[in-house]
Amino acid sequence: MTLKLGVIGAGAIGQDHIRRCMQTLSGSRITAVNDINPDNAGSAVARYAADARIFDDPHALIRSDDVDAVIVTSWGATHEAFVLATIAAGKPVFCEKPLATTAEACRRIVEAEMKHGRRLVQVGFMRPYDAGYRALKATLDSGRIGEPLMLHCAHRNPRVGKNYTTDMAITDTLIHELHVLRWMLDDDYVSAQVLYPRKSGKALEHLRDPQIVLLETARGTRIDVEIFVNCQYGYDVQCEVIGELGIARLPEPSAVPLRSEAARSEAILMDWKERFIGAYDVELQDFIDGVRAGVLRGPDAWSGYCAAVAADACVAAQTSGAVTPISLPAAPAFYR
Ligand code: NAI
Ligand code: NAD
Ligand code: ISE
Repeated sequence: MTLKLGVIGAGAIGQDHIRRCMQTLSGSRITAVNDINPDNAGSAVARYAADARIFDDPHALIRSDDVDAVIVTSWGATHEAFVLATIAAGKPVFCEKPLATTAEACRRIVEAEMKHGRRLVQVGFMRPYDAGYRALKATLDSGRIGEPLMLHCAHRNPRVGKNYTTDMAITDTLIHELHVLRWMLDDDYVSAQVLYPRKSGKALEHLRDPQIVLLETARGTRIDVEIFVNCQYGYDVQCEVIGELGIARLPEPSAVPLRSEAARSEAILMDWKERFIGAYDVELQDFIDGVRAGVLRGPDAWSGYCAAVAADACVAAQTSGAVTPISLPAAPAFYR
């Protein structure tokens, strides 16, 4: 049976997910689209899903008999309400990151899912599906570089728009590192601190950019993450792990080594859609297959909550400048 999917939020990633479900993946089709901006819903349907119905009301989309599962790709602040409504309808939901913008809101989703009694939520943290991160984790797990002692990471975007605020460096950007590093190290964060280097002249007036986030884990591993969202030159994600016996790095995406005009060079990608295209394909196929098989295996609501607990501490640390403790309750049996 082909899975009928409804999408709420037909912006950048919503349209990209609609395209991938209709043109690349198997086992699903897009039957319904809603967007607070009707032009976005209209253009998504015209470009990729001519047979899909445009809903004016997202809650009618969630309830529709023509929708078996929902993809939430609207702005982060709207995620909680749509995920809770989809759980209340007893339908599976793929929610783009962040699961919600605060830990308290994520906790409400966790409680609702546990009350329902069966997993319905997958969070769009795609990095654990990325071949490079998987290879890096496999290297750490093999013991070849010994225990991880320090990590140096960077998350750089060429530029961001005027709606991007200083706290979004945490809730929208760093949230990927908060999720993937916890998964990769199999460790929990215990503290966070945020430092502001000299501000880039390319950043808009209201935005502190770049930022450095310092994290400490329960086993004592120290992590620094540079967030620099107006770096101009490319979309660049870096991760280097310093171990007791050696160093392991996240592989660069493959690019043609070029000799031209008296220079050796390799192109750097500019767009996050291209950088993680394979990971987005695999994560969404995993969701579709999981819903059809009745077993979701991808990043769960609890891991969305854990990332949000750490994010809350980082946001507090942005204003206090202090080393801020992070403490997580033990995972409920439902998520173990
Ligand atoms: P966008 O601004 O391009 O698109 C958001 C769309 O949602 C817009 O069309 C907007 O009109 C619509 N929308 C907003 N509020 C709505 C509401 N209440 N009801 C219905 N529609 C509503 O933003 P973008 O870049 O597509 O991001 C959307 C979400 O996806 C965010 O949560 C973002 O963090 C996440 N994202 C995840 C990525 C990843 O790598 N996993 C990459 C890019 C975005
Ligand atoms: P896994 O199957 O043990 O998955 C662990 C899951 O629990 C992840 O969803 C993760 O978010 C969460 N989790 C558990 N411990 C965590 C921690 N300490 N920090 C943060 N999150 C934690 O591990 P895996 O096999 O390496 O897979 C990782 C993810 O990638 C899974 O979601 C898996 O479904 C997915 N994956 C799927 C495919 C595929 O082909 N379908 C391929 C690669 C990865
Ligand atoms: C965007 O929302 C994403 O999730 C991208 O993966 C990320 O790199 C970018 O910084 C965010 O704005």
